[in-house]
Amino acid sequence: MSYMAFHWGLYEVENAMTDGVTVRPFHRDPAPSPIGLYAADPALSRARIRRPAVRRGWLEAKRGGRDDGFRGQDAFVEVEWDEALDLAASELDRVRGSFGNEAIFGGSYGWSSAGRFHHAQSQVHRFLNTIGGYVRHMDSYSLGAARALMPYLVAPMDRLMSEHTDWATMAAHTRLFLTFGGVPAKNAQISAGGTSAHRVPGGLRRMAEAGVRFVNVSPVRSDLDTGADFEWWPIRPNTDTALILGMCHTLLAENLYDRDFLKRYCVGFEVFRDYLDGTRDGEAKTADWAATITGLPAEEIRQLARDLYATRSMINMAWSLQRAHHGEQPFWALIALASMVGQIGLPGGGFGVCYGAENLMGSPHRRIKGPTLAQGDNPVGGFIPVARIADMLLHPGETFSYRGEDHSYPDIRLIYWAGGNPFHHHQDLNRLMRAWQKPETIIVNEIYWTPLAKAADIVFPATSPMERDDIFHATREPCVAAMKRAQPVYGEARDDYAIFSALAKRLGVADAFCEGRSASQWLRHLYENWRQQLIDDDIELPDFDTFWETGIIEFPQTGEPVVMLAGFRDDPQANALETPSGRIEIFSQRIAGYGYADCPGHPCWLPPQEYLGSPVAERYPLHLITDQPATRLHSQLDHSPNSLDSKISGREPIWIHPDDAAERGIVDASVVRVFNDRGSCLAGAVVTDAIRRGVAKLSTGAWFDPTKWSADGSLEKHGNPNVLTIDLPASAFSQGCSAQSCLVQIEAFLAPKPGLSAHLPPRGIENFTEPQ
Ligand SMILES: Nc1nc2c(c(=O)[nH]1)N[C@H]1C(S)=C(S)[C@@H](COP(=O)(O)OP(=O)(O)OC[C@H]3O[C@@H](n4cnc5c(=O)[nH]c(N)nc54)[C@H](O)[C@@H]3O)O[C@H]1N2
Ligand SMILES: Nc1nc2c(c(=O)[nH]1)N[C@H]1C(S)=C(S)[C@@H](COP(=O)(O)OP(=O)(O)OC[C@H]3O[C@@H](n4cnc5c(=O)[nH]c(N)nc54)[C@H](O)[C@@H]3O)O[C@H]1N2
Ligand SMILES: [Mo]
Repeated sequence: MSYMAFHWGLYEVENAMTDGVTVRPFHRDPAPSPIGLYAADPALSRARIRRPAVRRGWLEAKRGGRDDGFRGQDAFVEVEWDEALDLAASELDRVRGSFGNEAIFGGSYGWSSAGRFHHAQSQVHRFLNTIGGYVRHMDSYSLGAARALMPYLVAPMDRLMSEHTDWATMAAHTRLFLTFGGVPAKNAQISAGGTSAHRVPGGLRRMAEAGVRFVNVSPVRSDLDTGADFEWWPIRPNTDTALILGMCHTLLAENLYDRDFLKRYCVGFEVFRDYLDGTRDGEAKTADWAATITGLPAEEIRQLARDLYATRSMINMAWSLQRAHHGEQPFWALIALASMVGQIGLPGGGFGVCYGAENLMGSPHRRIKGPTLAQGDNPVGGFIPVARIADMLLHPGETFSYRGEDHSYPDIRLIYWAGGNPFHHHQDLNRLMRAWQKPETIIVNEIYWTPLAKAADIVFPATSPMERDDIFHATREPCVAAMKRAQPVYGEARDDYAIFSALAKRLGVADAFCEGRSASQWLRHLYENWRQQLIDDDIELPDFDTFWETGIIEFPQTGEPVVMLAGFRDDPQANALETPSGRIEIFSQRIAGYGYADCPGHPCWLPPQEYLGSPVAERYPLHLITDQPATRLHSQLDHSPNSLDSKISGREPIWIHPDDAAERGIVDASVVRVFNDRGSCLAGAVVTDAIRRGVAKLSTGAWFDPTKWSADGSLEKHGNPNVLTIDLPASAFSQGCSAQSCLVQIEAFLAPKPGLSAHLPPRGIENFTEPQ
């Protein structure tokens, strides 16, 4: 028996390197994710990239002809490794020679795979740094607004995430758990780098058994499951800020707030107060005011505010709330409310951002830094906030703002992508498809024929995690494990490391990139270096050979409870925050000084461009939530049985309320068309009262499958919601992703259903068949 880790968990492998290989849950995981059980399923290999391939039009142009292909629509030609590597190396060299490394985009945003060494994004960044640098991305799609904002208010997101109060402490102390967007166990299947124990289902159950009261404010009821009854507040999407302001106003008006906490630990409450009570703009943000915006009853809003103050309360907020237009505001409002309640730093009190978004939050284990592959220095200064990729490609030279400064978009000639999928993650895919035609060359390392691979010029087949050795380690996990190769390499695939080593050799930088080590020598090197570093923290690990032989090594634990920001509460001088004032900033002088109309210096209600209260709702009356999929990680393994089994006539399920369905003549399990001015897609209807009326939910991750890749766009056949979402910055401050601010219409789809080609290779590649 050996181990294999994915972002969705640690697993045990039997009969590795034989046809009888099987993957089963790690025996100590109390709630293993089914996603990983299909890791060795033959269904996965059908979408594999077998050999290096080059887009036909691009190759013809290189040979002196004309490129008349459209990226994504064009056919591919399989070539020998040496030819593909020569083509890629000479393109990299030509572009950096003619335009400088500022013309290479190596953002490569994406989740890639677990494992400390074969992490494609780290590999590509290290490689591009050794050849002179690249334009990089900042922040994430996950937390565009929050990553930019939270360091000004409390602390960087990474610190907050790894400091969340543990589940047992909450069961013992919390009396009221108020959550915005549930605590979705479906999302907590995942933790960056993997996990050896899924703690969320058990954590919630133990809290419910201890008598904790749960209130779930969410358009979707089922994103919380405590094993017991809970209160569901079906809020209008994107209006949570108004609800929180209504509660803050109640606390202020009824004098139920912690003045001492605000004085000792916070700055700027007075400025916020003048906004709350209407001194500044003539409008008091009362519970009645909040009720009209949110669609929730005013008296219940008032009562909930009183209850938060009267008892030990934890207030949690899903990341989805900030993945929206003006997404800074709900997070800022949360901090203001939790500060008025005054329980930050107490066991079981304060706020969470977010229990459930990943398994990490609520772990009781020690934080132990992990082994890392150094990425080197990037001599190129240019960057973009991650979600501005289409803007960058469409508007080189134009100015964008970010955290108080102006920058300009670089002129990108070459994109190198490894370990992500922009045709999964980006909004308004028809717009991205047009922008994607601009660069001269796009190189991609991929395991599967994803839409990104189909829209590249040079495609290198990468190995899957099952085909290589690596090391499992993740934040606040209690162990480190040897991930041992479990399957032979498919076709001619190579490790990303081997691909970059071969390119580095052609570009004369093999010594700098490889440092003379093979992949297995790197594993030993990373581990041994790390082992030395841990000695300073009084952690003793065995040598590499013993570790590899043993397979799993436990870290010693202190057994101390984890309480977020307890140190700051105990001594706000000695443990001052990294904010400009060292305290929690309810008003930020610095952000106010930036002068952004869409992100002023304190939390406030700014209606999103698209939500149920906006004029667009007259034409597109349904708010579309595009949440994380339960059956996979983003687009990864969309072709696995675990994901395919959830589909309806092969399309991604869309949730719709029975009244909304009846009005449109839509019946359960039928195919529907979802559309707005940006695009349209097919999906399979799930008629359910677990969703608020006026709201629909279509999870992300169905592989982008347009009827035709073209500049005009076309019907997407498979249910990829990003043909509908808006490519609009959350604000001029963060430039974050606003995917959750999206209105649509839905109708029954009565025409013959078009055949699916999502999981097939492109034309020109063996296995390709015309969709029926
Ligand atoms: N509408 C909408 N859109 C969203 C979101 C939303 O809520 N709504 N959420 C956003 C969020 S939070 C995120 S994080 C993004 C996620 O977007 P991505 O992280 O880009 O999505 P993934 O599907 O995980 O893409 C990872 C890719 O890496 C490949 N890969 C895995 N391992 C390896 C490897 O070893 N080598 C190589 N070369 N490739 C590998 C996989 O095959 C896969 O294609 O999506 C964002 N998009
Ligand atoms: N299985 C699985 N798990 C994952 C991922 C995955 O792809 N698959 N992706 C991982 C990644 S990269 C990330 S960033 C996290 C993301 O974590 P989140 O961004 O928190 O996840 P979502 O599923 O988009 O949204 C969580 C819940 O918020 C609710 N919600 C949506 N809009 C609103 C609103 O306006 N108000 C309120 N009150 N609630 C709202 C939705 O009903 C949804 O159930 O998940 C991680 N976990
Ligand atoms: Mo994410």
